[in-house]
Amino acid sequence: MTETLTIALSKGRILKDTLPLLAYAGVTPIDDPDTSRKLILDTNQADIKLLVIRASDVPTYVEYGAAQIGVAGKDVLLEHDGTGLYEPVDLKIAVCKIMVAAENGKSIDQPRIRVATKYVKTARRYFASKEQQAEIIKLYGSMELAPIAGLADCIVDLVDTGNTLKANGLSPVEHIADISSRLVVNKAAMKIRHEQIKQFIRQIETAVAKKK
Ligand code: PRT
Ligand code: MG
Repeated sequence: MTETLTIALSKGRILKDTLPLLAYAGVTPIDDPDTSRKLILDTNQADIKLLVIRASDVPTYVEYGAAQIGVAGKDVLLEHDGTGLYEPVDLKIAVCKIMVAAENGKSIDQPRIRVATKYVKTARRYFASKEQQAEIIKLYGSMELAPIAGLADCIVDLVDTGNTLKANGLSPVEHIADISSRLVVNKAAMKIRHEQIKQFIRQIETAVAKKK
């Protein structure tokens, strides 16, 4: 018998896009994740279980080996400090960009700016890389409000269609990174359970290729 493979999934929009990929790879949850209140889901494969958790907790579960595999947004991975993760597959789902946005017509070309964001590390790294002094203000949501309310000169946030920015009188001004969800694997598990995990990775890679 093979040991149970535990896969940590980000709930919300990433989950919605992940389930078809898992299905392609032959894994389907027994209970419907949308309606079930279970946090651990059994699947049609006796040796595969799914954890459905907060997106920002996925890297932590995988890093500590409570799950061997996970699915997380690159935005979340960029904010995670650990070194215990491999990132073998770009799943090409939940695609968006992380950008700097400011009020329409306003430039952020000032020697020192205030930046509101939930992506503190990404923002700090970005402004450091272009040698612009930035005071980073941590927010937990509704970043779009910050420039309008006079809290900050700009925000660093995810942008897809740009409609949310537009509805709040903001425009994207600088592109920081392209974002999509990634398969992540615990480094120790990859060594110890190489065959089982390698096989799963191959199935997911095939699923991603087929979907295109
Ligand atoms: O609750 P928690 O904070 O843990 O997660 P969440 O509520 O942010 O989860 P959820 O379900 O929204 O999923 C977030 C993840 O989906 C992110 O970490 C990204 O990896 C991915 N993703 C992809 C996005 C978007 N696209 C996206 N557009 N997450 C958020 N957005 C936001 C964007 O910031 C904007 O406010 O959606 C809004 C609409 O975007 P526009 O540009 O199309 O208007
Ligand atoms: Mg949310």
